[in-house]
Parts: sequence; structure tokens; C-alpha cells
Amino acid sequence: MPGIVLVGAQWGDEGKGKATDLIGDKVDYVVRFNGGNNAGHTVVVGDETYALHLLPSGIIHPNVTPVIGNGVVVDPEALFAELDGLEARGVDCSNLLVSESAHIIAPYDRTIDKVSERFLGKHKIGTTGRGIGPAYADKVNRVGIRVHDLFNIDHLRDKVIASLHQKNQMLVKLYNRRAIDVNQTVDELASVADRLKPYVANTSLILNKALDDGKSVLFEGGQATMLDVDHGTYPFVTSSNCTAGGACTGSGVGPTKISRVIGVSKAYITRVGEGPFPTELDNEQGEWLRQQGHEFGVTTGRPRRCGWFDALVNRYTVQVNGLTDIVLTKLDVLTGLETIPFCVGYNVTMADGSRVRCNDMPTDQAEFASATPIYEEMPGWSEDIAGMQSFDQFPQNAQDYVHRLEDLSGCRISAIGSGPGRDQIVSIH
Ligand code: 2SA
Ligand code: GDP
Ligand code: MG
Repeated sequence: MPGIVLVGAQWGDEGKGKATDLIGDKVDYVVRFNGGNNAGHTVVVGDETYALHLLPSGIIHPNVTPVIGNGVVVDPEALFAELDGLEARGVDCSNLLVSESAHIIAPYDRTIDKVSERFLGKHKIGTTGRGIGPAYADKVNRVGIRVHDLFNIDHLRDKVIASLHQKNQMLVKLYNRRAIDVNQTVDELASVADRLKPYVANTSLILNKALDDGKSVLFEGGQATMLDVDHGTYPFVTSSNCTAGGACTGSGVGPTKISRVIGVSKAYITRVGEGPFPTELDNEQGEWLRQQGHEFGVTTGRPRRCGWFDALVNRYTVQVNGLTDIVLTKLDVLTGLETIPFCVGYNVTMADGSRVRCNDMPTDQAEFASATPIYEEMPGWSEDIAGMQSFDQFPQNAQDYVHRLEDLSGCRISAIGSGPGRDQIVSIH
């Protein structure tokens, strides 16, 4: 079991934390490769619930080495708060490794995130406000601050001056706000260096050596395929590559080391933030799913938008990630429904105004925004599946629903979640 990648197959919050936890006791390293503390990954162990944001979910397992890869954007204060919270609950975090090449979310990135959302008005993205987009913008704009920059004060000052030059012009002239002070920013950034230092390492080298020595590595994606900056519903996306390819660029491990790519998908679908969502239920059915599934943001507490399973999303996700299998979560949430609709196609408006049926995900976002779902439906079940230990025990209608989703997705479903708990999952095949 060398490199395994685990990614969200929808718009996030599919249960990646739980799926990572499930595999976590069988691997040596768990690596976060994208995003930052915008993520909220939940692991439920008995009566304890852990909400991980920046740290990989595998940190809960004592034998796992948790790694924050170079593709992650690190808010040092958020990292320390998360470490303190876990240590206070008895989780040993001392073996954490943080890539020296990861980018830092500077204090001004949070400010710019919030200000630019306000200025976007009705075009806003609905970000988590954690400074993620501005930190990645700096990275691509080549004015980012990296972890290793924190340990050389002259170098750091130079970087901060370069980074603030353009921003301050923008803040003052465009947004009518005060310029950010260079000295204060340098002091704030330098003040985290001592505490961060013991964790900092050349993580690409460590992971490659580990893989060469036969160790196993799980790459845990943040956010999800439909939020990927290249493959998602742009511009309503996050600013990183959440797809499987991001595991390589975000960790410094090559694709030849990856043998399995798992997509995590709910038996229905949710989205948090703005952007088109064809199967959204903006009605009492959506509210029912929200309440049954406890669909509220783990980081911001925002109510999640809920809708029926969308097979076009899943088929697309299988394609862009090269999924080998899918972990289907939250099947239990659908218990009690008389019939379960699921989307098998869209009607979309083309540039010439014609309305056509489309069976594959449109990449043109104007077409996608115009999509209305074409549903099929299947009979539901009323038996509580939460305690069931095998797929064969599931009601026939639940088994049929899973098989239909598998056919439509074009990918094997290898496990099914039947509740939030660690043991509430069954393998199939
Ligand atoms: P950002 O902050 O720049 O990454 O926001 C850009 C878009 O990405 C979405 N996004 C998310 N969507 C689902 N879950 C996320 N994590 C939290 C959770 C979200 C929360 O686990 O519940 O608590 O609100 C997450 N992080 C980013 C975001 O909604 C924007 O659409
Ligand atoms: P992630 O971001 O993909 O890790 O997902 P979140 O933690 O944001 O949201 C998933 C939620 O669903 C969490 O509250 C999990 O505890 C919960 N969950 C995961 N799998 C299942 C499942 O199979 N059934 C139910 N009922 N809840 C689940
Ligand atoms: Mg989440």
C-alpha cells in the first residue's frame, strides 16, 4: 500500500475526515496537500468529536506521522490554536511535520479576503474568510511568504516589502483603507518563528524516502473536486487544486508513487458558499436533508445548501481524478424517504439560446449555471441501517440505490457510511 490519495468527489464535506480516519490506522503518514484552515474535517471516535482544520485527520492515530505539505497555506496562529486544542484533549501532535516551502497566510491576507468579498457584492464567492484566496494569489503572483522565510529576519522584511508594495497602493487608492504597516507585519510574522521551527522539514524528501522504504502515505485532500481552481465551478471555487493531481504538486511526490485514488461522496449532495448547484432543494425537502444530515459548516457554522445526488458531478469527478473507488457516505440520512430522486442529466441553455439535454458535466460555466436537473427516482427504505454490519443486511432498496449510483458514476463503490461513528461503515465487494 504505497501512496493513496483521498479527495472530495462533490462540493466538499462528504466525510473525508471519517474516511481518512478509517484508513489512518493502516498507513504511516497522512499528508494535507492543499487548502488551509478553511477545511473542516470531522472525526468521531466514541463520544469524542474532533474537527480538524489545518492538521491532517490522521493526527488522531498515534502511529501516524502527520504532514502539512508545500501545497498548503498555513496560518500560524490557527495552527497553534489547533495544536493546543488537540494536545489539551490528549492527542500527541509532537511528530507533526510542516513543509518549509508551504506558504504563510499573513495577517493582511485575512483582511483582503474579507474586504474583497464585500467589494464583490452580488458577485461574492462566499469564502470562509480565512485569507486562503489572497495567500494563494500571492503565491502565484510570486510575492508570497514561505515558511522558511520566517527564519531569516532580513530576508523576511524584504519579502514583506515586496508583498505589501502593490497591496498598499490598492488598499489606499481603490478601497480607501489605511496602508498595512511593514514593521508591524514583520514583527507579527517573526513572532511565530520559534514555535513553528521544530516542526519544519523538507517534507518532500522525507515522504519520498519513506515511500522508497516501503512505508505507506495517505494524501488527504481539503475541499473537493467541484471547488478545484482548475476543474471546479470557477469562479465559485477555492484557490487550490483539490483534485488528485494536487496531491503530487502539493507534496513533492510523483504520480508513479500513487496506486489508489479514493473519492468520497455523499448519497446526496451539499454545497456551502455561492455558485450554481443544479440539484439544490431550496425548499422544505432541502431543510429536511439539512436537519437529518446536520449540514452546517464545520469551520464557519454556515448552513449548507442541500440537494439530491447528481450523477453528472460524480462521473466528472471519476474522470478528472482517475478515481479507483468511491466511499459513499451518509446513506443513513436518506432513511425514511418514500422515494429518492437522483439527477441523471441536465437541460442547459446554449450560447445561441437553444435548450439541449446534456449527459456530461458542461465545462462552460454559463451553460452549467443554466442547468436544470433531469431526475430518475427509486423507492426508499424505512429500516434503520446505522447499526448494520454488512452490505447484505441493508434493505434491498438501499442496496439497489447504491448499485444504481455505482452504475451512473462509472466507478466501484468500496464502502458505505451508515452513521458518523468510526464503526458505522461497511465495505462492499
Ligand atoms: P475559501 O475560503 O476561499 O476556500 O472559499 C472559497 C469557496 O470554497 C468553499 N469552501 C468550502 N466548502 C465546503 N466546506 C469547506 N470547509 C468548511 C466545512 C466550510 C465551513 O467543513 O464545513 O465551515 O463553512 C470549505 N472551505 C472552503 C467556500 O464555501 C467557498 O465557496
Ligand atoms: P469533510 O470536510 O469531508 O471531512 O466532512 P465534514 O466533517 O465537513 O462533514 C461531514 C459530516 O458528516 C461530519 O459531521 C461527519 O461526522 C458526518 N458523517 C460522515 N460520514 C457519515 C455517515 O456515513 N453518516 C452520517 N450520518 N454522518 C456522517
Ligand atoms: Mg468539511
